[in-house]
Amino acid sequence: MKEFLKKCSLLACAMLTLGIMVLGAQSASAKTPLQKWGRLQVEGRNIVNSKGKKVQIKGVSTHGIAWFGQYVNKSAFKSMRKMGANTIRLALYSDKESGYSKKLYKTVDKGVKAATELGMYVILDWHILNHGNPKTDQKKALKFFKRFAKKYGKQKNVIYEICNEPNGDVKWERDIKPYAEKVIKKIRKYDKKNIIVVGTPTWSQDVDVVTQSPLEGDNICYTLHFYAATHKEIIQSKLDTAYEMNLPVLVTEFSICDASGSGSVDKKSGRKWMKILRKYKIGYVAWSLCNKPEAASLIKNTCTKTGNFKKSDLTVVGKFVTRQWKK
Ligand code: IDC
Repeated sequence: MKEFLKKCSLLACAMLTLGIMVLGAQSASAKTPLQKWGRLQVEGRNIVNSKGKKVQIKGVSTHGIAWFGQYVNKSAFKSMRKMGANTIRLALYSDKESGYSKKLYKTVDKGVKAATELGMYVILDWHILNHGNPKTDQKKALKFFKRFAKKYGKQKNVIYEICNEPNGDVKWERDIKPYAEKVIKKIRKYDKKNIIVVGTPTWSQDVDVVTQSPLEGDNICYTLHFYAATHKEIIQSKLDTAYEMNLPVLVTEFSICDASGSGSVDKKSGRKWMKILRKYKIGYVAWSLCNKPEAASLIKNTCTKTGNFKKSDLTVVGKFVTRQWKK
């Protein structure tokens, strides 16, 4: 009997240990991106986690939140996280014609809250596009970043993108750099550490130009955008130059269709880009989380849900992007 009891208690002990191990493994794998990495920082040409290890942002951008604000919700973000995303980009177009209104700050707040609850990184994207020169909307930008840096500057998961895509008659030294200096100064009043991403000339393609005269200060990186069916070797060689010159780059917007966001999809070119980004450990964020009938949309036009997405709800581009996230 004694022997039997001893065996039983040994067995119970073993089972308990196993149980603890299983639970431990579960909670380890259930860590959110933020729990895994902590605050992201720029070190040399890399984005690193709080321990200094190189990490790759993998994310999805909303479409303009004036038009597709319904996708700014926790359930939508959660399904993206499940599919491999660690970052959400909230795109607020800066011009009235594209729906800019201060009322949309509430949507930004909602997006930050949802991403934060999910332990995801969140990029606040001041989406200049129609107004190609960031100086045009500078006053508004300063107010925008003041408000949000003040509100979220202490959080570890916030990233600021201060001018989506400068374009037209815009020069780095003459226009973007002085704009960036002003906006960065404003953000740094409230947020000393989080990453600030700066747009580059020609729809955020000319990262090579920036290498001639980068900005002063910590935790600043530069963005390169590409649409793989349109942008190929020429833009890739700009990225090579930036990398060789130690410029930190983050791809805050890309797709594998053409630059209009529509047209044909070029997976071969997309795969080549992904290979380069993996080699350089450069993060990337896909345009866009919505069901608009255009190639870049991640969600099928026939899918009317705004959250809890399944693989079968994804477009060709959506499937491509989520497959890359898992790599
Ligand atoms: C596109 C949208 C499209 C919208 C258009 C104008 O996909 O539905 O009508 O903007 O607002 C960018 C821009 C991004 C563009 C995207 C595709 O940052 O706003 O979105 N693109 O054209 N740069 C290169 C491509």
